[in-house]
Amino acid sequence: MSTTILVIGANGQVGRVLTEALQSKYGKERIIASDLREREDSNGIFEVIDATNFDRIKEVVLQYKVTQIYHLAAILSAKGEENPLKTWDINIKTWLNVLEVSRICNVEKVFYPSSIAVFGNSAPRNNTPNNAYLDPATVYGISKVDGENWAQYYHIKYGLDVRSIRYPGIIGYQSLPGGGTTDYAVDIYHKAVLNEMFTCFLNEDTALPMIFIDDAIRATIEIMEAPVESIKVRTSYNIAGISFSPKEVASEIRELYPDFKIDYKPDFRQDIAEGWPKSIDDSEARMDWGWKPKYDLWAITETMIRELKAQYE
Ligand code: AKB
Repeated sequence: MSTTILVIGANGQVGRVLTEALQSKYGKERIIASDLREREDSNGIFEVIDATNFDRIKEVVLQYKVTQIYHLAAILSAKGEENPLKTWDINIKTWLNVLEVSRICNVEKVFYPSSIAVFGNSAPRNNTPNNAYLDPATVYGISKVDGENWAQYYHIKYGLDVRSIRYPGIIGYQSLPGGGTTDYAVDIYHKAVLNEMFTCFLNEDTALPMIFIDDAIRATIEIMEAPVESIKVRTSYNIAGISFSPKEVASEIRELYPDFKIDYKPDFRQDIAEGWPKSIDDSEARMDWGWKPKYDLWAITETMIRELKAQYE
């Protein structure tokens, strides 16, 4: 059977870029993008899906004979704290719907995006290992731990081929992230290109694991295409890109915009960031399916500034 892929949450920061990458790889006619609303600039097949609706996911999966699902819909860490029970409900319900539809409809492979938010105070802050103790302090993090365990459960109990990575903060120029603790690392580049001052909601020295969007998309497709026997972790894999603090990214930006100004007004997101790793040990992903990041902070900065300048011109 030929590959037909459903992307749920295709309008989000990762979903948009992933959909395009999958379209180039498999052909537009093989990719079904979906989200709560159709985007005006959406290009290819699009289906409106509210992933809390089990029947609607099933209908689309059966209609297109979907063989793979990438489930990207979720409420992120900072936004999630505004309404913890709603966040829990949406993040878990949508994921269980996807797993159950996949089981019933014999979907071959499923992708689940986990996050560095699964870690909490009991995990080592530096080079956090894949199998560190997980005691997250945000509802988003709790939902991701839970989601990872459900992924493993469906794999063990039903043989469903679910694969997952723990994304660091993702930096990309194509769209703005919505509601995360790492969002500052995208906003800062927009402000630099617009010659505006940036007020950062984290302290200057708060280092967090980050990754450039191209690396994140490549990791996602690589894990999904890896031979099944190479996937040994069925909860989720750590992947690292590069770790940096707001002060470090501001200093890189000043190489291109010497007058760039930043000040710091930490808010509740500082507490979230302080509970997360500073850097990640991704040796299991490297060993099992050959993961290797390409972008360092300078490559990210150069690319972000170049692409955003072109967008704003
Ligand atoms: C967030 O900040 O909530 C996300 C994440 C690290 O999962 N970017």
